[in-house]
Amino acid sequence: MERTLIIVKPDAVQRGLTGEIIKRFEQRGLRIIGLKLIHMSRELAEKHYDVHRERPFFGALVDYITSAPVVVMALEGTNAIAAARQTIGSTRPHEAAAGSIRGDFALEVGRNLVHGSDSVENGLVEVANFFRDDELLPAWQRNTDPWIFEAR
Ligand code: D4T
Repeated sequence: MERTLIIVKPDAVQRGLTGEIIKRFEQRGLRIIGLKLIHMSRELAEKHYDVHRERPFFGALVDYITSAPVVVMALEGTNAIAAARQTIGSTRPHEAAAGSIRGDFALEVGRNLVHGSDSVENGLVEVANFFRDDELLPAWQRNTDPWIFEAR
């Protein structure tokens, strides 16, 4: 099972898209193992976007993600990283496929609504950055799991 951190960014929360976005991951089959509303601190935002620290858009990115509440979600599933990124769509929303979250609801990279971890390793690190162990239910089994995850 892979793990991914999803952030429903401030623009999505403000636009009332939180439910729509959660729905898309649920209907894809990913299992929610953690979920909460937070106002991200600058310290946590800078840690989360540390790989972009030297990029010209870093300041604007941190301002944006800390500007208002976000919903953070930890999801588990087979192929969770690739599946979630496909559901989210390309970073540049005007190039995102129709049917993806960004392709359906966004136009600009600085207002791209949602984050998803980009590798298996980063999924584990990012979930741990945003959730304490006692905020996660990784052992939880849905009754529908055998209809979504093939037994191996
Ligand atoms: P996140 O990390 O928010 O899910 O976005 P992506 O994974 O799709 O894209 P990314 O890591 O390359 O970029 C992180 C974040 O920076 C913003 N950004 C990016 C920006 O404002 N201007 C830019 O030119 C780029 C490349 C958008 C997402």
